[in-house]
Amino acid sequence: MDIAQTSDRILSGDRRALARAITLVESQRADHRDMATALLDRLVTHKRQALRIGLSGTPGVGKSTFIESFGLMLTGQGLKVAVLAVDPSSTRSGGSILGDKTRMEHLARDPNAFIRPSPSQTHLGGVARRTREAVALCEAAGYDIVLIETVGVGQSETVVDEISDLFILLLAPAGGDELQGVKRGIMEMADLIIVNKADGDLKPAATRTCSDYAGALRLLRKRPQDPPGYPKAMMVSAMEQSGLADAWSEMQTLANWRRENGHWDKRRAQQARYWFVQELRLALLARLEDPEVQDQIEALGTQVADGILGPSLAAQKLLAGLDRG
Ligand SMILES: Nc1nc2c(ncn2[C@@H]2O[C@H](COP(=O)(O)OP(=O)(O)OP(=O)(O)O)[C@@H](O)[C@H]2O)c(=O)[nH]1
Ligand SMILES: [Mg+2]
Repeated sequence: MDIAQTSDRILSGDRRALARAITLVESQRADHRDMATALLDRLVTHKRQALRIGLSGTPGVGKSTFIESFGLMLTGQGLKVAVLAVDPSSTRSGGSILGDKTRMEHLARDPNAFIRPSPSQTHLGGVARRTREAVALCEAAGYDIVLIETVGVGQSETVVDEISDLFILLLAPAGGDELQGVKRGIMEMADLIIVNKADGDLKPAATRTCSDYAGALRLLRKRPQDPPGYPKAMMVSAMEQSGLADAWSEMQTLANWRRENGHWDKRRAQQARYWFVQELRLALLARLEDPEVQDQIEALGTQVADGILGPSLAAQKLLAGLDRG
């Protein structure tokens, strides 16, 4: 792959070049990693910024249906929309990979939309890097909105939150008055809670769920990055395509307020710092995988097992060796 040429093509919005570049950042091969790094480095000079929207929700709440309807509304307004998925795929039987493209049938065919399903990869660190870099590539390719979908399984929300400008929690109408076991940490991340399926028989339950969550949000600590009245809870029907324009208007209001009040840049700077540290961790872990280092670990491990060395001293010894190597 010619890095300069690929970079020019991505900047001109060439979808095939974008798709190939994402394949490159997904690759585990060391030479591919070097090329990916070089490509991303070349691309940082552009000043395009997409609105990055993270979308999380448990299986079946309607994420794919929402993205299809919402995405089509946005492309209908002339916006370019990219959709990426973050999934530690061990949690799913690969269903998201084929399933989503068929569920987002219309959006997948829209020339102003780019849908990239999650790769079959289990390691969350790898998925995080791939997603973050894929977002950067979509941004360089001129997409206005990047939607990052994740199934709510705990850690992946944090990854998505650290990539997104806005974090949206999608919920389904609840039967009782319980708060669906949404973890407090996830609630605290949410910029907007959207109760989906507010249609037909489910409408009363959706209304109740929405007001329960609005109440719960009011009890959370006020965050500096929110204007008065945010975060909000609202209702939509992805299936009937209702409430979507309101949802979009809330997202824009929030994003604009943050831009005007310095929170947008501050957040992106914090995220860059976070990812730098994550990359450091990944790089250190990768060094431990080195066969020579593995031999040392084995040898030191034996000494620890035999009581000759203490565990922390052995670790220090190994790390000191790494510094020299
Ligand atoms: N009534 C109603 N059903 C909906 C709505 N949105 C989605 N559904 C249904 O809910 C089911 C799950 O929808 P998906 O969009 O596949 O949900 P998902 O969150 O992407 O699910 P996973 O990909 O498995 O995590 C499907 O049967 C949809 O038809 C809605 O607005 N109203
Ligand atoms: Mg889905």
